[in-house]
Amino acid sequence: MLRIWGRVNSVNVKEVLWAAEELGLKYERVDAGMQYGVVQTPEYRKMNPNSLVPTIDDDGFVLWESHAIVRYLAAKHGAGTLWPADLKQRADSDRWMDWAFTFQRDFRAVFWGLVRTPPEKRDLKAIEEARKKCAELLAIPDQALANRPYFAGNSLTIGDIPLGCHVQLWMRLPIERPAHQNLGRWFDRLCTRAAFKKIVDIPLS
Ligand SMILES: N[C@@H](CCC(=O)N[C@@H](CS)C(=O)NCC(=O)O)C(=O)O
Repeated sequence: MLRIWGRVNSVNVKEVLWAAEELGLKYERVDAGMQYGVVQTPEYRKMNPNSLVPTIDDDGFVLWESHAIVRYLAAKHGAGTLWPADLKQRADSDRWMDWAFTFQRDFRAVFWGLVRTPPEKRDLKAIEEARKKCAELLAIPDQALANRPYFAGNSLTIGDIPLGCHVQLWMRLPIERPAHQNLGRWFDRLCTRAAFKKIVDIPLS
């Protein structure tokens, strides 16, 4: 049985849950992190010494780090679908997974500033600077999507998952966004997927 620890509003947990849903896996989710605690307990720290979410236990195999988990589940259950069979196509997809960390570095200030910080404590200047930087950064995936519907070609792969979760937050925030048309079409495509709607496109919190 696959067990996944993590609160549903964590972007990194969403990546794992979305991958599991796309792969049609049966799993049990355990609330953990922020208001749920759990992550500081000795039992949890034994599995994940970082006290962060997500963590999985797949029939006794414990793994943390969201991208490693998505890769593991896709390699195990999604050969030829989420996990491209072709080495170069897989490397291309893999690269976009990790590029999501480049985006996350600046996007964190925007999301935390506007969603998880009370209005009187917001550093609006820092939020605006980070927003501008994110808008510039997103021109890179926008360009990459000019000639293909998904990051690794014609279908959804691991490369779409982390960025899909981050771009959902970006698209749903009440902020100014440049018209990245290819990225916008890709996001619309994601929004037609049942698993994306169920796991990722939920209200911001
Ligand atoms: N690189 C790690 C980062 C994990 C991480 O930072 N998780 C956040 C949630 S997105 C967390 O656990 N925050 C503390 C908490 O929720 O209590 C991964 O991708 O899994």
